[in-house]
Amino acid sequence: AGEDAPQALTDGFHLLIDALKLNEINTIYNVPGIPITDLGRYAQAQGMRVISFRHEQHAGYAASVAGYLTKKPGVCMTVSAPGFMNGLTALANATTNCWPMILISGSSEREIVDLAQGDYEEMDQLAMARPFCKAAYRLTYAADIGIAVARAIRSAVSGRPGGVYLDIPGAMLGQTMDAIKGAQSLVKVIDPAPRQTPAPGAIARAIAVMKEAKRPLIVIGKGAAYDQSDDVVRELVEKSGYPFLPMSMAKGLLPDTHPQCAAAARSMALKDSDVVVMLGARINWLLSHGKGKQWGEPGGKKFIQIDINAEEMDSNVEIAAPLVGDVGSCARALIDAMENEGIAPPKEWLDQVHTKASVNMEKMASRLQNNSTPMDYHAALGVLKQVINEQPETILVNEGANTLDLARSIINVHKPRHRIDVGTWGVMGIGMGAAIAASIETGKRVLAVEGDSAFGFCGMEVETICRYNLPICVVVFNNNGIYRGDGENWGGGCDPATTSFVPDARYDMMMEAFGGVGAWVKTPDELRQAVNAALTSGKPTLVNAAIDPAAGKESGNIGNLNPQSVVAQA
Ligand code: OXT
Ligand code: ADP
Ligand code: MG
Repeated sequence: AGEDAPQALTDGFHLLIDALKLNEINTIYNVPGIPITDLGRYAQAQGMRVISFRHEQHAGYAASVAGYLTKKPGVCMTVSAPGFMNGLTALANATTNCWPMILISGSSEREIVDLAQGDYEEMDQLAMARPFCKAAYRLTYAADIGIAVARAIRSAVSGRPGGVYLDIPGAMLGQTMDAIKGAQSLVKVIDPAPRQTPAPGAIARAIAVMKEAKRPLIVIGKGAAYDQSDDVVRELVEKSGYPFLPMSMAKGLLPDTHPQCAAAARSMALKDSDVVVMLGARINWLLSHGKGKQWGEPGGKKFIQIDINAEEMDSNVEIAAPLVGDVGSCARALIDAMENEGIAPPKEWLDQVHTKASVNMEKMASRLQNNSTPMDYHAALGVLKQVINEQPETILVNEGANTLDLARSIINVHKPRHRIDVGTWGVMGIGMGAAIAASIETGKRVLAVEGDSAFGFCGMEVETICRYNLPICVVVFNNNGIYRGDGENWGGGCDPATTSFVPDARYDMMMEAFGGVGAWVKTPDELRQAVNAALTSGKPTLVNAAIDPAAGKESGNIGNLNPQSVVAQA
């Protein structure tokens, strides 16, 4: 081309899309509007999958779940101020769950925002985002998009994964630059989350603790599931012979039916063990902070902890053998060092765990067979347990209180990362976003088992499910309320109880409103038929399952966390 030939140009819109694609990010979870509407359209035009939601929180939850399932940051895209804030809950939740996610938000004109001159959707989003994520960046020049996206990706996935915020002022998207220089400005992130092996001394320390163990236990968390070192984890469990306890989203990393699975002897295993190997699981509220009666005699435990984040060590209790690194590398190093060290748990301990688990499983089995009308949780979950046993490739999404706690212990998971739930925060409303992301990222069938309250936080996304024609079967456990549907107004007035909903609500008709299949079921047989039909056809389906309003417990298994009023009781 001669000197007068027109220069080929690119712009902020296209550089951002090119930067994501260069790094193999091919899906955006989106809610359109000023200033990012065209960004979504151009992304679609450039071959990206753009999934548009009805509310940013669910687009955000979907992005975070995509991050969890793929080890690549899930991307959520929102408009400025209100859209941004709707997405922020999901960004914070991703960070809390240690899942990689990037929230890309359009923002208003900086010079107006910074002088508080009242711009359209004015907000200092960068400052707002900071406390809720691992890192937050703002782009001013299109020429910096390549490096900014690279930084965002590396921040999200390296070390302990988490949420990253990327602020894109509307004006920046329209900035043009020479197309060749633009292409040169893009950055491909090399080895975004480098593997990390602990020093030999740290491994030797762990082996010494394991050699002394009389009643050892392995606790597997969602950090291990995230790591995708499924074979190595299995080898560590099987070579050591230790019983293992999966945290809820680690269920299926080894099948729940594995002979070493101690899930059905959870309380006993935690209380009576003497050495506990933590594998990508924090010793937080879900494990009573490693203290108290759940853990038996004070000081009676030694912990070995594998975690990518050094600062996690000693967060609640002393860690006798910290192993800082990724689960795969640490587990590999442990397995290699275990050779010829005579590590094998005493038979009495294995028998003790096995006996307790068998007793609990038998007790459970008898409760699952009932044909009560209305259905109780066990009757309905017995059906869903069987469905998943028969179709173990189905990804299970689960939220609620009783619906969550009972499904967790009743439904066996057989494959890694096939259970997604409320996570570290116990947050309601993740269900539809998680189901959509699971379906989009894996192409598999999804079964979302939802309390009626939980579903209410995200129910409008059934339209999204229908619009993209996703093979998702939502089962709403409809007990007319939060925890129970038979609450009373403590003031005696005519307002309903604070925890009650419209009785016998027809959630199934919500799905029908958008062209999906709805079913209202009252018996285990009807439930089985409706769910099997949905998983066979792959059609978007909502099964509204009538559950006894009196069957649930306040807050499910965690009622002990509710504060009590001494005055009211007096
Ligand atoms: O060993 P023991 O004897 O102890 O027995 C254990 C196991 O051994 C045994 N077990 C088994 N037995 C036989 N066979 C098998 N296979 C088996 N497996 C296990 O069973 C017992 C129990 O085992 P488990 O479950 O493993 O152990 P445990 O003790 O429960 O574990 C402790 C925890 C803490 C790890 C576990 O409980 C846990 O993970 N809990 C998570 C709880 C959680 O996060 N709950 C959600 C939040 S509750 C509340 O906050 C809700 N809100 C408020 C709200 C929220 N959250 N978010 C937002 C944005 N706004 C508001 C609301 C609104 S819940 C809620 C709605 C609820 O209403 P819904 O209508 O949605 O739901 P319903 O309640 O159904 O009406
Ligand atoms: P759970 O809720 O299942 O108990 P947590 O979310 O509490 O699990 O803990 C997950 C832990 O895993 C976090 O402390 C996090 O730093 C760690 N983690 C995340 N990814 C990895 C990885 N690849 N290797 C090792 N640890 C990891
Ligand atoms: Mg309910």
